[in-house]
Amino acid sequence: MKQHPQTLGEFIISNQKDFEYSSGELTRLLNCIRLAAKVVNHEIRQAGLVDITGTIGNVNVQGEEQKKLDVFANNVFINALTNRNIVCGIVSEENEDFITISGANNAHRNKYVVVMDPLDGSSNIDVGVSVGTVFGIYRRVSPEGTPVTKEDFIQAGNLQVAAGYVIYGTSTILVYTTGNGVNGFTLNPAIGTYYLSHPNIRIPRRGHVYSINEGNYVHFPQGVKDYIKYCQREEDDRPYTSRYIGSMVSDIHRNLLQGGIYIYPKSNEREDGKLRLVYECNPVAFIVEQAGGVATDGHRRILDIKPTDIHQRVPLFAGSSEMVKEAMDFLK
Ligand code: P6P
Repeated sequence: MKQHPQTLGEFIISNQKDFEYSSGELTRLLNCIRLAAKVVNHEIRQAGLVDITGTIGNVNVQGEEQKKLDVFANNVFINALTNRNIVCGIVSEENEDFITISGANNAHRNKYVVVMDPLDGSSNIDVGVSVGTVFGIYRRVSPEGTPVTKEDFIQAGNLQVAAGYVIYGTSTILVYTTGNGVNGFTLNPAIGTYYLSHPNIRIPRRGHVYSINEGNYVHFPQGVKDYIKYCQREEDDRPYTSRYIGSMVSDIHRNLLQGGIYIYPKSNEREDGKLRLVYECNPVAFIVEQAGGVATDGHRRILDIKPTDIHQRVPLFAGSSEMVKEAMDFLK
């Protein structure tokens, strides 16, 4: 009988032993995220049919207009994590302060905290373009049994115990790492099961795609401008192809599978770039590095940057190792 591909549940159980902190808690945490992602996926797939697109008339802490699906996704993940009593705290792009899971069911004894962007690229929702969820998991540093503190959420990215993203694209794929490589699982919506579809993802050392919003060209540092012109020059293996979806998770995922570089640099308008270190760049950097790639802010390894604020922004250069290193040479 043909062996079906491994399900996510089977994979988690069979690999739990590889996980340094092999407590059932992390397994339950990953299971919670996969459930929440199924609920968000279901809602996204019917956006436009039900009154779930558009804005809700207010802006989030980033000053960005909150979309109905942003808020929906945020609530789904927060409720799932809270109701299953798995974490002691959460940071979300949609919430100004960190969320302390109340001591009701002794949540203060839980060992992990989650940082997340529940729906990245949400401006794409109303126009049918793919979006994603990004998450990172840390062990708390504050004493067990006490309420979480800001310190639990501003740990360096190299202390993440797990990180992942969900891409809601032509298919829904959950990609995550616990520090032992990167694996992707595609959701079969008919039965609500994720199957191992992308085992041991390795990013090519070089690709032919560069992803950057060239509409901001005039505002970029000279080194970034020079790198863009380098990508476009007719020589060696260039010109590269420009692919920019406006959804970081989608650009990162494509580049992870095929090779390429994603850049959101600083500019005259955004001194620290746009992407958030804690719940966008760090999880992506962990995954990219675990797949053999490189992720920096143009000068420093993303995972080594010590955050000072839960919403701080950093420039991001992430993808194929040789391409990121080449881009960084232009910034020197
Ligand atoms: P811009 C979406 O808002 C996001 O955070 C990333 O997913 C995406 O790559 C980027 O911002 C798009 O920003 O300024 O190029 O429209």
